[in-house]
Amino acid sequence: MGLNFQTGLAEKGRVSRLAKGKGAPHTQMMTRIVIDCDPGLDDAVALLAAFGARDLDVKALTTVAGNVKGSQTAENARIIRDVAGVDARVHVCAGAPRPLLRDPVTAEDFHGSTGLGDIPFPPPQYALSPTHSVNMIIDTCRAAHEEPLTLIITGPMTNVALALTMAPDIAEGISEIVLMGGADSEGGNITSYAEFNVFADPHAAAAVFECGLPIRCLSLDVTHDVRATPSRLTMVRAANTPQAEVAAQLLEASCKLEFSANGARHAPLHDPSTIIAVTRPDLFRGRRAHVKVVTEEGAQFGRTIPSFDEQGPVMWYEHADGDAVFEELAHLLGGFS
Ligand SMILES: [Ca+2]
Repeated sequence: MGLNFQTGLAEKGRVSRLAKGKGAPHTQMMTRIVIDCDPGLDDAVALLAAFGARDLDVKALTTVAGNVKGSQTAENARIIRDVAGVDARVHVCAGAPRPLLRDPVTAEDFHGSTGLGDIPFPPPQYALSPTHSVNMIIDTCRAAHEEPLTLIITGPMTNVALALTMAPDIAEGISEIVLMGGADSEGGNITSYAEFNVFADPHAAAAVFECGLPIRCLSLDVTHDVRATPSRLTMVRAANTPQAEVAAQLLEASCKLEFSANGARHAPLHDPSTIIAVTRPDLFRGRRAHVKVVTEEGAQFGRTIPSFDEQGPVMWYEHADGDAVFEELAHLLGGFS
C-alpha cells in the first residue's frame, strides 16, 4: 500500500503547526489536551485529527500497552507525530507496559501486527521522551492547575489510573476526561459484554470512571453509529492534505481487518470520536450516568454498567450524527494545509 507521503509536505506541516503555537490571534481560545493512547489504527487517526485541529493545543502524547505491546504503541505515536509534521516539542512518552492486575491482552486482529495495519511507515525521526507517561500526565496536569486541560483517553486506562492514584491533586488540573471505552446496549467487541479498552484493564477503568471528575464517554453505543463507509472515506480524502490521505489509508486498513474479523460492516470510528466530541460536542447526544465496571472474573469481566442519573459524573453518549462527524474529521484533517 503506497502512502504518497512527501517529506517536503511534512516539513511544511511542521512549520505551520509551530507557527500556530507562537501567538496566533486565536491561541488563547485553544483547548489544551493530553492524549493517552495505544496506537492502534483508530488512535492514529485521532492523533492526526487532533494535530490538524486549529483550536486544539496538544501538550503531550502518553502511550500505554493495549492494541499492541507498549513499546510498539510508543513507536507508533512517534511515527504519527512525524506524519503530522510535529517535532519533539510535543513529547511522546512510553507508559505502563501491562495492566494493573489482569494478564495482558492485545488486539492485533483489528490493528495488524504493527498496530498500524502493517502500512509501511518510515521509522520515527524523533526520540521517545525519557519521562514515563504516568509522570508526564502528573507533571502536565499539575502545571495546569490555573487553567485545567482536557485529558483524552483512547486506550486502556492504566496510565491515568496510576496517575490519579499517585497524585490525586492532578484532578485540579483536569477540566474533563473524554474517553473511548465501554459498551452497554450494543454489547461488547472483545467479549459479548466488554469493549476492548475496558476489558484490557477493568480495574484501571473502574478507577477512572469512579474518580469523580466530569467524564464524557464514547462507548460502542455511540461509535457503532459512526462507520467508515466508502462515501465518508471519499469525504476524508477530499480534505486534500497528506495527513488526510494517511488517515483514509488507516481507516481503510481498519475496515479490511473489521471485515475479516466481523463480516460485513465498515469499521466504527472509535478513537477519533473523542477528538470530535471536543471540537464539536453538538454532534453527540447522551444521558448522564454513574458507570460501574465489572471487575469480578466471569462472563461479564470488563463490562460497563451505566446507571442513568442526571447527577451522574459521566455523559454516556448514545447517538451521533455520523455524516457530520465525518465532515468534521475531514475539516480537522484539512487543517494541515
Ligand atoms: Ca485505542
